[in-house]
Amino acid sequence: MELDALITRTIIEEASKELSELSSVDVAIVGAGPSGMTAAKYLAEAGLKVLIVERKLSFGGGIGGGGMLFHKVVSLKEAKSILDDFGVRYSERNGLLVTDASELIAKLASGAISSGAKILLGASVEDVVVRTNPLRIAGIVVQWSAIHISGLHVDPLSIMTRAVVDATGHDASIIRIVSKKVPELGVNPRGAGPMDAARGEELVVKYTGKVVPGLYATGMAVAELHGLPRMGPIFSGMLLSGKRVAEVIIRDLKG
Ligand code: 48H
Repeated sequence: MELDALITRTIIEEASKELSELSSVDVAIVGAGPSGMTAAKYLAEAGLKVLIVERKLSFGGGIGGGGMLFHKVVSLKEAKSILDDFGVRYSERNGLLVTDASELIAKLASGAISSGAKILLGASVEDVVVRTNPLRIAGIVVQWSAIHISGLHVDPLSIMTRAVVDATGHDASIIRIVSKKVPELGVNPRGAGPMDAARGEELVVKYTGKVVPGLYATGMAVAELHGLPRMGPIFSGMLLSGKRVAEVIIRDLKG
């Protein structure tokens, strides 16, 4: 067979095989930002089948912008052990841990993938699957981002889950979908509050966890849901929130 045909056949065969295995997962994480990728590593290490769906063709979410495009981000020392788990290097200045934005992106992604999580790029979650008796979020509805951008009407596909994690940052995409489409679940996002880094960092971790049966929140989606202060380009809260949501899900799914 010609190389051109072999390339096509190999890609389609391998991708189809893998995608069909992903029709049902333990945990679907929506968003490959800092909180989602941190959660993915710890969930996958616990033996759960984890898929991250990211609408862009790259991971990292808000990390890449650093602080107003200065290419460094900072963390509180409370997140040191998470940075160490991922092998992220840091220096210390003014009592803060300082990280290169690009290194943080690369190593969070590498850590999540090496632990067994799958990251699907260029795919957007546009809806949730709901089941009744008991009422719960039972899956995500996925479409290629290119289809969204094209404006074509193409029906999406569903992925069934035991847990969905909204790690979509300020968009809080999944929380907003559930709020609008399943009002009986009583999810009412308040929108994040004004800047207060110290309180924002503390509260985002404290409020991380289950939203409604089958749906969990991590990272800035938590701040958007509960009206918590924003914190600017400090990422310890995102890392600690990602680890926290993983712990909550592991407890709920594995006992
Ligand atoms: C697929 C989607 C969808 C969708 C969105 O914004 P993120 O970096 O999210 P977090 O919460 O891990 O980190 C927040 C942090 O970056 C930040 O913004 C901070 C700390 N702000 C503080 C402040 O003061 O403003 O990543 C979310 C990811 C992105 O990559 C999106 O592309 C993706 O989610 N995403 N992917 N389907 N429907 N919606």
